[in-house]
Amino acid sequence: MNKDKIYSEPLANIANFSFDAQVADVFTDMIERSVPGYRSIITMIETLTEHYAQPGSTLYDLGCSLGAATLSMRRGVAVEGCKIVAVDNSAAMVERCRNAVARDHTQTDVEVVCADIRDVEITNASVVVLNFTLQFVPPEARGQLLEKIGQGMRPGGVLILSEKVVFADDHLNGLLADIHHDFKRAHGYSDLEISQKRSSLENVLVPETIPTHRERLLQAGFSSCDVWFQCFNFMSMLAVK
Ligand code: GEK
Repeated sequence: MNKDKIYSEPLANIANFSFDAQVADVFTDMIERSVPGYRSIITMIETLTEHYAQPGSTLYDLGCSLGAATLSMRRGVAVEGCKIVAVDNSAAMVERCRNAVARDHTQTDVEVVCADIRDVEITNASVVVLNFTLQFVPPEARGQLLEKIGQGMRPGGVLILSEKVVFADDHLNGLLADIHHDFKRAHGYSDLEISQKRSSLENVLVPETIPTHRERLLQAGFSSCDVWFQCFNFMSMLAVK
């Protein structure tokens, strides 16, 4: 696995974070050392898929990056006639995701699409994954996207929504942000790397509170939703259609 050193040297100008080839080349290392609980969520997506995938339905991985969740879903499908559609708007990610899918020999067809998830039609879905992707969609577009997803889902289907979150309580918010930085330090990131990455993500990754996510999901037509996993300021919710 290539080691993420993108922010290890002082940068004169810190550009907005983008999912280019440089990031795609080190992405697995970057996300595993940056997102507490990421591996657990990926593993559990297999279990959740096993529970929720309906025969003859489509499973979507929206913002698939290198396909970690796609392959976890693929391993979890235990019913006939399913297909998986994995979508990302980064050409560098899509190319590497297609290679990862080709190297994996689990059954179930996977189509990897290079597109904005706001432009993709969702139909006949039983499992939809937004694993740390909605946070990169402009907040004003999030409601419409979730409504479209809800409308394209079968009754009893599930949306798995994982996000970095903030907390309304200032003390708790600061504490969990500090603990997240401790986590990154413990995984080998320097203070310089942490602060340069934080600057590059400013206004690119926009986290919201758990109640904001919950209310929007209910408004978008999901009947039940709540958090099934949380580690510091990172969480994953289930929303059932
Ligand atoms: C994983 N789910 O490993 N349309 C399509 N793709 C998008 C959009 C958009 N509007 N916005 C962002 N992306 C993955 C990890 S990473 C999370 C997801 C992170 C894509 C973007 O190109 C990137 O590949 C992914 O969403 C977010 O389980 O880096 O924190």
